[in-house]
Amino acid sequence: MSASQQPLEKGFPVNRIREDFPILHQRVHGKPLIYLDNAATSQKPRAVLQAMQNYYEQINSNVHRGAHTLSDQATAAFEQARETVARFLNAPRTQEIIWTRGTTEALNLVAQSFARPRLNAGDEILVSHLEHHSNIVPWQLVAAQTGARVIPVPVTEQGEIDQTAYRSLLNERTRIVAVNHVSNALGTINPIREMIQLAREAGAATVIDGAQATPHLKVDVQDLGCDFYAFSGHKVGGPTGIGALYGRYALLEAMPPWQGGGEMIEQVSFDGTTFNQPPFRFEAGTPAIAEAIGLGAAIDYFNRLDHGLLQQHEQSLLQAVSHGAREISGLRPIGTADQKVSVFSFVVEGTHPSDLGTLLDHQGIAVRTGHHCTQPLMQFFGVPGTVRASFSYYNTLEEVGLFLAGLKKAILMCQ
Ligand code: 7TS
Repeated sequence: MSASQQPLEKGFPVNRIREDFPILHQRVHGKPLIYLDNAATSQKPRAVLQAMQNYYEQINSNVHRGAHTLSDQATAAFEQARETVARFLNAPRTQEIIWTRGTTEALNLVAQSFARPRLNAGDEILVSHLEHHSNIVPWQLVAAQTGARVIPVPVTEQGEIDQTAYRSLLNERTRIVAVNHVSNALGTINPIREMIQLAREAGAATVIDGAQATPHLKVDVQDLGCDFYAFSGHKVGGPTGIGALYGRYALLEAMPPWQGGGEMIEQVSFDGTTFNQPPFRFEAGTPAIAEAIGLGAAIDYFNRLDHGLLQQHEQSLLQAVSHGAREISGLRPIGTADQKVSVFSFVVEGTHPSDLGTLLDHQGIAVRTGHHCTQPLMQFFGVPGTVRASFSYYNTLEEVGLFLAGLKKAILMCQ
C-alpha cells in the first residue's frame, strides 16, 4: 500500500465494518476469501440476519389481516420497512413504493401494467446499449404485444451512452425511455438527470434501473425527476427475493393490476371485482415479509455509514485497481467512462475470461466472468465476455493488491 493511499483507509473504518459481515471471514480453497462479485450480489451485515431471525422468532405472522397481536406487529414492521425504502429514495409518498422480488420484477411490472395499455403500433421505446437484459427483454415482450418498437441508444468506446445519438433518437413517437443509472457490466454512471429532463421535454415516460446505483450512490427520485425507479434488495446488503419499485402516484393510480389474488382487491364478486389502491393493487398474495424487514435493516445499516468517506474509499479502490492493471501486458479494460462506480471489467489477450475466473477462485478470489446479462454490450465491444471485479465499501486496498497479484499468476498459468 502506498503512503498516499493510507489516509483513505484510515478515514473510512473498513476494518471495523468488515467485522459486521460474518461471511467475509472464511477461507476458500485454503485462502482468505476476497469477495469481488458485489455487483452480482452483496454480502449481508449481521444486523440484517438478526432482523430476519427476530421476525421469525418473535412476530412471524401474515400481514394486513389484523386479527391478532402478532399480525399487527408484523404489519407494522413490514410497513415501517416500506417507509425506510421511501426515505432511501426520497420518494414523496410511502404509497409510491411497491414491493417486488427485485429489479427484474419491477421492470416487468412497469412494462406490463404501465406501458402495455398505453403503447400503440409505431410507438418507440428507447433503451440504451448498456442495459442489463432485464431492462431490454420486458420491453421487447411488450413491443411484441403492442406493435411498438424497441430502439437501442448507442454507446461510445468508453462505455458511455452516446448523448448526441440519444438527443437525435428522441422524437414525438418516443413513449418510454428505459435506462440504467449505473451499468452493471462496466460501472459507468449515466447522466440520467439530464436524460430524464430531455425525455420529459419529448413527452416520454422515464423508467430507471437503479440496481447498480443504490449500492454506491445517494438516490433522490425527486431530484432526478423520473417516473419509475427500480432496485434490488440483495445488492444493497439485504436478502434476495425482495426489491422495490418507486412510481409517481398519479401514474400508479391510473395503472391496472398486473397480477390478481389476495391483498390487491377491494371487493370481489362474480359480478365484478374492484381493486385496492396503490401500492397494494400491485402486491397480490402474501409478500416476502421477513425479506422486506431485512431490507429495511440493510438500509438502516447503510445509512449509518458516512457516505462521503464511503464514496472516497470506493473510488480509491477503483483507482488502485485501474492503476495497477496498467502494468499487466495484454490487459484491456472494458469501460473507461469518466464517471464510474467501483467496477473493473477487462479482458486479457490470449486468455479466456472463464479460465481466469477459475484460476482466481482457486486463490480464494471471487469475480464474475461472462457476458453479465449484457450480450448486446459485449457484441458492441467485440468480446464474448469479460472478467469483472466489482468492489463494495467493505473491500480493502490490501485486497486490491492481492487481486492484482492473483491475476498476474492466473495469466501466467493460462499462457
Ligand atoms: N439491472 C441491473 C443493472 C443489474 O445489474 C441486475 C442484476 C438486474 C437489473 C437484475 O436484478 P435482479 O435482482 O432482479 O436479478 N445484475 C447482476 C449482475 O451484474 N451479475 O449478476 C446479477
